[in-house]
Amino acid sequence: MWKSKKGMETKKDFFLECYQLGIIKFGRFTLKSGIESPFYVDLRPLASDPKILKHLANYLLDMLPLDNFDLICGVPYAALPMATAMSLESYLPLIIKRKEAKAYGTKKLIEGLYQKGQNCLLVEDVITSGKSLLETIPEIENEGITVSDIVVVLDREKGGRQLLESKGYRVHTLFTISEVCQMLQEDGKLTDDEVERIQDFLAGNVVKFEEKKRPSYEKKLENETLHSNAKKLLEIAIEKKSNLIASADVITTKELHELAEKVGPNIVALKTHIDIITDFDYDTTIIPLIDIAKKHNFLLMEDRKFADIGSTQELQYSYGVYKISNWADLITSQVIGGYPSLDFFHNSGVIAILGMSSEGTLTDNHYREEAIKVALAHPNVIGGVAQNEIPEELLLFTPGVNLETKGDGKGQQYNTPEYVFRNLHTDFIIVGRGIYKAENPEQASLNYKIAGWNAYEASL
Ligand code: S5P
Repeated sequence: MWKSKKGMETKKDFFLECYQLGIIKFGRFTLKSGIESPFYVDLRPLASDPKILKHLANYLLDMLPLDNFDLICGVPYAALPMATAMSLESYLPLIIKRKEAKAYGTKKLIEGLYQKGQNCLLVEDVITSGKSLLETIPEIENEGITVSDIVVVLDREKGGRQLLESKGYRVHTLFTISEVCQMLQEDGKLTDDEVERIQDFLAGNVVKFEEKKRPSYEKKLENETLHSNAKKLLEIAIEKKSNLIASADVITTKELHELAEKVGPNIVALKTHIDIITDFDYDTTIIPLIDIAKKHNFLLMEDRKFADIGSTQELQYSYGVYKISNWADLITSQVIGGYPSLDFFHNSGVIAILGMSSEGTLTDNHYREEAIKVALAHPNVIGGVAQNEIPEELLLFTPGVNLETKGDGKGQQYNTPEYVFRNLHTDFIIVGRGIYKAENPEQASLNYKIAGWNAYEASL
């Protein structure tokens, strides 16, 4: 019955061809109704492949008692090209149903040539509850056209067919979602778990999705090969119940020290851009800063973002006025110089820049994947700065965090602590202007500390 007249492929082969166009996606989707569904259907791509559309039209026509119909009509919009293709293959005249009546002119709802009393085949792409079809059919019937049969490409099996049949309509469906799942399972495209979830959904149960949980700081501490400064950072986080790194992007020594004193009790690390301190002097800028860090138990992280060949980075790290290697527990480095460029940061834990928060950044998927490979392979690297989830073995540091605003008008893009912990499984948030520009930086750091910790706990 299914094998077409022209000896075309089997139903399964045809479906798999359609599936290649991305018409069904499996995962976790929130439907318009707010219900979570394990699959999402959109048949519109079928119209973009002429060969498939033509075959589809023939398969649909093959199922139908064609002599019964005088007209054919697709429910807008997804079924319009399907109905058109069926009309071309069968010579059944097409009529078009508008979504809304025209506001001017004829105010017609149905376009095309038809006569009262003619019987129209209705074409629909997907049927779910059947309620929208029950609204469409009277609009056609009001024009004096009869509707006896509806042909549907995919039945999502949510009672639509039964509802329409109870009102006296005949419903012809090409595929049902259960059948589709079976074909995909046989073909190794769906796991048993996924199929079970779909069956659960179809049975009307609330589907339980596996929540991928992030490891706790305690769990991360169990890693025996952890860099000593990563260990310190995690221990401070647990002790202070904080995952907050304040970014001290201030330009004088006085401001730097004052900010460090104010936010010190609430942070795990203070991040500096030491080269923006206009009155920098090693003895008066750095030595007191080290004392403040000791007093309030936080680490110093110099956001130098090294980006050169290893030999130059070695000089930049240890020499010049800043002598970063003397005092920075953590430093940031690009990985663009490749694996050996990271060999020389002996005293500090390296945080690799894997992805940036700024608009238009060049750190696309491919870059990030390659950067992660370098980071994972290098014993000096304790983690990465990124706006995406990264492998659990690395600590994830996420800047671009702000509770008040979405951007700074200079390309920076912000998320909330809740977003980054839930969606990226961040370990540490980096907050700059949200704290140092606040009227009361001490209070702001406490707010971010609490928001960050609550978001971390909620993501466990
Ligand atoms: O991708 C990045 C990487 C970093 S380290 N985006 C960033 O914003 N940063 C740094 O984080 C940036 O240099 C600045 O010091 C801080 C963010 O500051 P805020 O004022 O925008 O919170």
